[in-house]
This record gives sequence, C-alpha cells and structure tokens, in this order.
Amino acid sequence: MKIGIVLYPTFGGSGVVATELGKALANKGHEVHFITYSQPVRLGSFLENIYYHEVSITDYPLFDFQPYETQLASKMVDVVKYEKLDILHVHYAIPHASAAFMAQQILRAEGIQIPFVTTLHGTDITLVGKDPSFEPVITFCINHSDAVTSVSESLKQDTLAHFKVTTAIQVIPNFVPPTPPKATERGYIRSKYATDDQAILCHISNFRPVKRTEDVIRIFALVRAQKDCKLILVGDGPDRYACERLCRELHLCHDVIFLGKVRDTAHVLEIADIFLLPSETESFGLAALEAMSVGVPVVSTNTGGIPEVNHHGVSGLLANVGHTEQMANDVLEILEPTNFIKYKEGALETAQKFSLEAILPLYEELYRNLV
Ligand code: GMT
Repeated sequence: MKIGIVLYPTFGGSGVVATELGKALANKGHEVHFITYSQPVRLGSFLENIYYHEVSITDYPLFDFQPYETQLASKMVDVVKYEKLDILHVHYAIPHASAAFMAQQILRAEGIQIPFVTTLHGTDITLVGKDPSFEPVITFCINHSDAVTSVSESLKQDTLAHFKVTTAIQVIPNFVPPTPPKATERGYIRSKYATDDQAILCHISNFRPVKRTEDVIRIFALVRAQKDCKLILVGDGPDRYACERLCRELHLCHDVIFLGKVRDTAHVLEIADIFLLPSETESFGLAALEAMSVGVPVVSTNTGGIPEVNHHGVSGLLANVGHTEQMANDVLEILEPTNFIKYKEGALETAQKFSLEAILPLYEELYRNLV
C-alpha cells in the first residue's frame, strides 16, 4: 500500500509513534510518505520505501498567524495525487484531521477517492480539544474520518464523554519502538553519572504542566533522604526553570542531572533503575513503556491510560496524582533487593504485550478494510 502519514515531527509521543509506525510499515514493503513541516526527529537517515514531504510555510506579512492548515491540506492533495497514495493516516486531531478532511473534499471534486484514518493521542482530546474554541471542528473531524483510533481505552472513553461522537473508535495501543542495540559501554556511561551502589531514577518528558515535573524533584528529594541515588531528567519545556529552582532550594543540584533533549532515549533508560511518571493525566505514557521495554520498573500516577500500560505490582507501582510521599515509598519498595528483580522482569514481560509484532497488523488490517 502507499500510505501518507501526517504527524508532528517533534519529540512528543504522537510524533514518535507515527514515525516508528511509518518506519515499520516501510520495513514490511509498504511505501510511506511522511508529510509535516520539518524532518521527524526519529526518522533517521536514508531508509528504503520512505519519503518525506515538507510543508513549507509562507511568511507573508499580512498574516499575524501563518495558515499552516491550508498549506498542509494543499500538500496532502499534491502528494496523494502525484504519489498515487491509497490512504492517509493523520496523528493528532488538531489540525491534521481537519486538513485531511479538506484535502479529501478537494480530491473528491477532482474524482479521486482517498480515505483517512485519525489517531487520537491524548492532549488533542483531553486538553486542547475540549477547549470550546476547537470543539466543533474536532467533533466534525472525528465524525467525518473514515476510521478513528485511540491509543488507550481511557482515551476512547474520554473522547466519548466530551464529544458527540457518531463514528466507532477502535483502540489500538501504542507499541514499543524498536530499541537500538544495547550500548557496549553501558557500564562506563553509567559510571559517569552514579557509583555502583547509587540507584538512578529517570524521567523523560516535555516539561509541560501536565507532566508535574516538580513532583519528580519532590519524589527524588524524599527518596534521596533515605537512599543514596541520582536523578536524570531528559527533555525540556516550560517547567524546566521551576524544576531547576526547586533543585537549588532543596540542595539537590549535585545529584540531579538535566540532560535536555535527547534523540536516543533508550540509551539513557538502559542506565536507569526506576522511571518516574507523576503526570496529572496521560492517555498512554509512551515514555513509561519505553522504560519498561528495557527492564526499568515505573512509579507513576494512576490516571488516564497509565494503568493500561504500567500494571500495579507487576511492572511498577501507581499512586494518586500529587501523592509524592506515596510515590517516594513506592520507589524505595521497588529498590528493595528482594523486589527489584521481580519488578524488572514484570516490566519486561508487560512491555512485550505492546510489541510491534502485535500492534502493526492491527493498523495494516484497518488500512486494508478502508482501501
Ligand atoms: O505528552 C505530551 O504532552 C505529548 C503528547 C503528544 O501528542 O505527543 O503525548 C500524548 O501522546 C502520546 C503518544 O500516544 C501518549 O503516550 C501520551 O500519554 C499523550 N500525552 C498525554 O495524554 C498528556
């Protein structure tokens, strides 16, 4: 099949899932055309069956805000027509689903039929989409997509609760992105951040308020008071300054390492002992799954789709939002030598349920039914 994938090219989970899905489809012989405004961070270099079409933004002085959606729709029309695509798959409803609908209508007027699939990722529904200024467009686009998928049952239920949905929503969970071979110098890299008897706690996110990154620091401070350990933080975003300030206030700077944005997070996770995800809400929690897939247990909140990924008492432990003391105790409990191996194995086993081999055929079947 010839598949067009529309995505955000950034570090966010939706972009990672869309890119890895495209790469996996190309690997199986499909022709994949990525359409977005800059090269997706996880795309890597030259790969067979993969093409990238950049949406260039016109910087015309009349516009205070550039009409990205219009240019994206025009690019979709062009790519569908000239690359003879069979299907479009848009990741994240805003504004990709409405641009896809417009492209579909333009092509229909020219006698070309193209179905489009919309995958809901979370914030497009739980945070942004609910905003009354977006709601009518989101509802319309969900209902006019040829198929809609959501990355968890929880997100499906949220969507049904907040929008008047008339289209069936199929849950297709995210999958574990293929991890690069383990770094041979893992021990050496680890020794640069911690001694053998120190545990390494890790958190990866975009440091937006929904991630509650200051809770990560608070949990770490409580654990650190009882056990020698280090904290590695990956990513960047609006709350990073607040986190840095909190570290200074709590005199933790020596033990907290801010790495900033990292492309290959698997290598950081390989040296970690516990992954922290204290989010306010999370439709899935891809970073937690990535941690589990390399045998790192997760201490997280129990909201949204997280319990579908992090299984309490198996791959990690879950607590109520904001309960930092509980989460600190959970970290200490998992780090107990008698528990640690059990949780590591639980994390690996749970992650296997989300293997690429299990999830990819679900998307392929969906495409086949629509084309
Ligand atoms: O978490 C974010 O802020 C980024 C966001 C995105 O759109 O990339 O992540 C969402 O999609 C991911 C991939 O499906 C999920 O793993 C995240 O849980 C979800 N984020 C939220 O629901 C807050």
